[in-house]
Amino acid sequence: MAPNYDYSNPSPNTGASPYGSGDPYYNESTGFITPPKPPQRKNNWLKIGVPVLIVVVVAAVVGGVLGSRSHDNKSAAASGTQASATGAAAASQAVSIKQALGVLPTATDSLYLLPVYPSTTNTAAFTTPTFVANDNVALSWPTDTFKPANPQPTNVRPDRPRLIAPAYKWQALPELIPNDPYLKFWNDTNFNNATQFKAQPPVPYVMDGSNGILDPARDIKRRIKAFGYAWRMSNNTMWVDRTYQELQNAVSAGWGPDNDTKWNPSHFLDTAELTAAYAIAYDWFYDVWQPDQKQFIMQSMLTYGMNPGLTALVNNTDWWGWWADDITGNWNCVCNSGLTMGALALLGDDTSGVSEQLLNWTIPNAKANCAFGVSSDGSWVETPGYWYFGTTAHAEMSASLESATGSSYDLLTVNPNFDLTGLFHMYVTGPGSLFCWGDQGPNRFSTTANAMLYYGDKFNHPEYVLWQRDQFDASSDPWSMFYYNPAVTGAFWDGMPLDHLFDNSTTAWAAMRSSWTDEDALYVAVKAGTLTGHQTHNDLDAGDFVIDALGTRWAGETGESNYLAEGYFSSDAQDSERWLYYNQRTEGQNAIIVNGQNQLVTAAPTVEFQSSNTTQGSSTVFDAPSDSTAFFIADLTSAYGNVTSYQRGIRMINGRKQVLVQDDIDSQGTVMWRMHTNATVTVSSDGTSASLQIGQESLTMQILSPTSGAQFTTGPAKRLSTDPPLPAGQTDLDDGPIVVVMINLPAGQYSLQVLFNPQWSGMSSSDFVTPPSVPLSSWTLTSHNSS
Ligand SMILES: *[C@@H]1O[C@H](CO)[C@@H](O)[C@H](O)[C@H]1NC(C)=O
Ligand SMILES: *[C@@H]1O[C@H](CO)[C@@H](O)[C@H](O)[C@H]1NC(C)=O
Ligand SMILES: *[C@@H]1O[C@H](CO)[C@@H](O)[C@H](O)[C@H]1NC(C)=O
Ligand SMILES: *[C@@H]1O[C@H](CO)[C@@H](O)[C@H](O)[C@H]1NC(C)=O
Ligand SMILES: *[C@@H]1O[C@H](CO)[C@@H](O)[C@H](O)[C@H]1NC(C)=O
Ligand SMILES: *[C@@H]1O[C@H](CO)[C@@H](O)[C@H](O)[C@H]1NC(C)=O
Ligand SMILES: *[C@@H]1O[C@H](CO)[C@@H](O)[C@H](O)[C@H]1NC(C)=O
Ligand SMILES: *[C@@H]1O[C@H](CO)[C@@H](O)[C@H](O)[C@H]1NC(C)=O
Ligand SMILES: *[C@@H]1O[C@H](CO)[C@@H](O)[C@H](O)[C@H]1NC(C)=O
Ligand SMILES: CC(=O)N[C@H]1CO[C@H](CO)[C@@H](O)[C@@H]1O
Repeated sequence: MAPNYDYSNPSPNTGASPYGSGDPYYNESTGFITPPKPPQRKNNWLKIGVPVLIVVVVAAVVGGVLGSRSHDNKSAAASGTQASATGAAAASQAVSIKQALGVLPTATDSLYLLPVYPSTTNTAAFTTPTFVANDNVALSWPTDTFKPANPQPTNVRPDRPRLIAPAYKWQALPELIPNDPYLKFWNDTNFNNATQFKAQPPVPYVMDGSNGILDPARDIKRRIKAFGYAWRMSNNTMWVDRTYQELQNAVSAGWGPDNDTKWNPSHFLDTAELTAAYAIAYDWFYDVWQPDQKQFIMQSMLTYGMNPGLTALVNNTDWWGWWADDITGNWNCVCNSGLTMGALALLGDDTSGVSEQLLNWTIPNAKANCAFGVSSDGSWVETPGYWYFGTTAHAEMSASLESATGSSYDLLTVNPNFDLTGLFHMYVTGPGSLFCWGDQGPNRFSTTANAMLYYGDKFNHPEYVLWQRDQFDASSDPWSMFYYNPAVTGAFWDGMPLDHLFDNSTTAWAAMRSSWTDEDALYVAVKAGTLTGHQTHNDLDAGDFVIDALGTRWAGETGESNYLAEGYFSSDAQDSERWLYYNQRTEGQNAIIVNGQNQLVTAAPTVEFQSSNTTQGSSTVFDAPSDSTAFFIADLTSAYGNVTSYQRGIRMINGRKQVLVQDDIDSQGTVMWRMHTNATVTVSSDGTSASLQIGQESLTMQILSPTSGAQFTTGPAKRLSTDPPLPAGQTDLDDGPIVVVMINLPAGQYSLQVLFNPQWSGMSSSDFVTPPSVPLSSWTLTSHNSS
C-alpha cells in the first residue's frame, strides 16, 4: 500500500521565515524549502574550527610528504612513522594524532558541504580504521554500570537521563572534550546553536497546506536537544526556563486546534517528533522540573501524542497505516521511535499504563517494518534522501532503548544486513553531491547522518565513524556527542574499495570513483532497481546515472518534488497521476525514452557489475593505475514497450579519467537519449560533440557510435509536447536553468556510445583515449584498454 498523502516541501508561509534567519534550506523570500542553488566552484573555502594548514610536531613525526596534487588552499598535516605502539601508548598516540590533524575544513561550494581532505601522505595517522582497545579515560567512554542480566523494555536504569545520554556520559564529557577536536568542535557548535535558538521566539504553529506541522515539530525537537545539551553541560538555569517556554507554547491555546488533535495525529510524523521532543525535555531536565511542571509535560505527551499513538497501533484507526506491515520506510521509524522515547521517558511516572503498552507495540512493529527499510544490499528502500529520516529515527529508537533498558531488542540485528546501510550512505555521496534519486523528502530539521556514528560503533565499522565525523552535519546535533566512540582511529579511505555494487533487485545500483579524498575525483553512479516498492518515493528512472568530475556535477538529477501536487502520491501504478509530472517521468531522468513514453512500472531489470576491485591506500593522494576500471550493465528491456532488447552499460576508462555510456538497443519506437546538466552546453556544428562548461571547468561529450545520423541537441527540462496533460490546474516545478542534452534516433538497432572527457588540468588531448567499439555482451575489465 502506498501513502496517499505525505509531507510537502512547499510551505504556504511566504514572507519572513518562521524559523528565524540563517537556516540554509529555507528560502525566506518564497517560503519554500529548497536546496541551495548550484554553487560557483573554486576558491571559496570555509574554514571551520581550525586552520587548514596544521603541521604539529608530535613525538613520532619525522616529516611531511605533501602530495603532488595538493591545492594551495588545502595542503597539510603532519606525517610520521608507522604506529607500532599498543595499549596505553597506542591510546595516547591516537590522541596526539587527532589533536595534530584536527577537524577537516568544509567546502562551502559543494551542496552537502563535503569535507576537504588534505592532500598528504601520513602513514602514522592514515591507518586501517580501528577502535583502539584501551582504558584511557582521555580517549574512551567509561563502562556503563547499568547492565541488567535480563533486559526488559519496562525495566529502566535507576538514574536519569535515560534517553541516549545517560549520566555517566555527561560526567565523562569534560575530560573527553579537551582531548578530541571533534567533541570540542561539536560542543561549541551545540552551545552556539542553543544560543541562537534561545534568542528566537518559540516556534509558531504553521500548518503546511492542510495537513502538516512537521517543520514546527522538528524545529522544536532540535531546539529541545540543543537547550538540553547546554543545560546538562553548564547547569545554567536559563536553559531550563527557555525550554519550558517552548514546551508551554506548543500546547497553548491557538497552537493547533484546542482538542486532542493539537499535534496533528492524522499526519503522525508531526505527533511523533513532538512526542520525542517532549520526551527529551522530560528526561534530560528531570531533576530540575517542579512536580507540576512534570505533570504538565507528561499530560501533554499522553494527550496529544501517546494516546493517539496507542489507538493507532492497537485499533488500526487513522487515515493511513504507518504501522502496517508493508511500510518499510521512514514513517514507521519516525512514528515508532517518537512513541518509544515518550514511553521510556515516562515509565514509572505514568500511572495510566500507556507507556508500558506502547513499548509492547512499538518494538515489535519497528523490528518488523522500520528495520527493513534497509534492503539486503544496504540501500534505503525509499531514496537516499529518506535514508536520513529513517536512520535518524531508527538510531534514536535503538539508542534510547539501549541506554534506558540495556538492550535494543534486536532492532539492529533483526535485519542481518542492516549494518550495510553505512556503506550505502558513503557510496551515494559523490564528490559533487549525493546521487539523490527519487523524492528527497522535507527539510532536514533535526535530521543528520549521525546515525553513521552510532552504527559504526555498534556494528564495529570504524570507517563509518571516521567518515561521518568530518561531515558538516555531524556538528549540528547533540547526538554526535553521545554516538561517537572517541577511541576510533585511522582513515576511512585506507583500504576502501573505489567501487561497489548494491545488488538487491529492488534497489540495484552501483557507484565507481577515482578517489575517496580528491574533491575533483571522477564519480559515476547508476541505478536499475525496480520501479515499485519504494513507498511511492521513486521516479521512473531505470538506467538513470550521475557523473561528477573536477569538483562539480555534470550529469545530475532534477531533484525537487511538489508533494502537494494533485495525485502525486496516488499510487505507483502505470496510470498514476504521479507519472504525469516531469521530474518523475522517464523524460525527467538521465535515461532513454522510446516513443516519448514513460518506462513500465513492471520493469524487472537485471544487472551485471565488474570491478578491478581497486582500493585506496593510506595516502589521500591517489592515482588509479591505468588498468583500474569498473563497469555496470543493466538489461532494461522489461522497462519499455516497443523495444525488442535494450542494455545500458557504463564504465570508467583510461585509468578512471573518462566515462563511456553505451546503449545497445533494438527498438520499434523512436529513441531519445536524455541527460540533465547544470552546464552551459555548446554543440559542435556537425552535432557529434558537445562542450559543457560549469564555472572554470569543462567537459566534452562525444558520440562515438553510430558514426552517422546521431547528433546532440539541447533543450529545456520541460515536458514534451506529446505528453499526456497534467491534472487540471497543475503545473510542473520549474527546473530552472537545467539543460537537457538529447540524441534523437528513429526506430532501429543501435549501439549508441557517448564518451565523456572531463578536461583535467595537465591532461593534453592526446592523453584521452578513443575506446574501441565493443558490444555490451563482450565487455570485460580489459575490453577497453588503450592499445
Ligand atoms: C563547551 O562549549 C562551551 C561553549 O563554547 C564552553 O563554554 C565549554 O567550556 C565547553 N565545554 C568543555 C568541556 O570544553
Ligand atoms: C553541573 O552539575 C553536575 C551535577 O551536580 C556536576 O557534576 C557538574 O560538574 C556541573 N557542571 C558544571 C559545568 O558546573
Ligand atoms: C478539533 O478541533 C478542530 C478545530 O476546531 C476541529 O476541526 C476538529 O474536528 C476537532 N477534532 C476533534 C476530534 O474534536
Ligand atoms: C480501541 O477501540 C476500543 C473500541 O472502540 C476502545 O474501547 C479502546 O479504548 C480502544 N483502544 C485504544 C488504545 O484506543
Ligand atoms: C502486546 O502486543 C501484541 C501485539 O504485538 C498484542 O497481541 C498483545 O495483546 C499486547 N499485549 C498487551 C498487554 O498490550
Ligand atoms: C532485498 O532486500 C529485502 C530486505 O529489505 C529482502 O526482503 C529481499 O528478499 C531482498 N531481495 C533480494 C532479491 O535479495
Ligand atoms: C545542479 O546543481 C545542484 C547543486 O549542486 C545539484 O543538486 C543538482 O543535482 C544539479 N543538477 C544537475 C542536473 O546536474
Ligand atoms: C573483484 O571482487 C569480486 C568479489 O569479490 C570478485 O568476484 C572478482 O573476481 C574480483 N575481480 C577482480 C578483477 O579481482
Ligand atoms: C508503443 O508505442 C505506441 C506508439 O507511440 C504507444 O501508443 C504504445 O503505448 C507503446 N507501447 C508501450 C507498451 O509503451
Ligand atoms: C539553526 C542553527 O543555528 N544551526 C546551526 C547549528 O550549528 C551548525 C554548525 O555550526 C550551523 O551550521 C547551523 O547553522
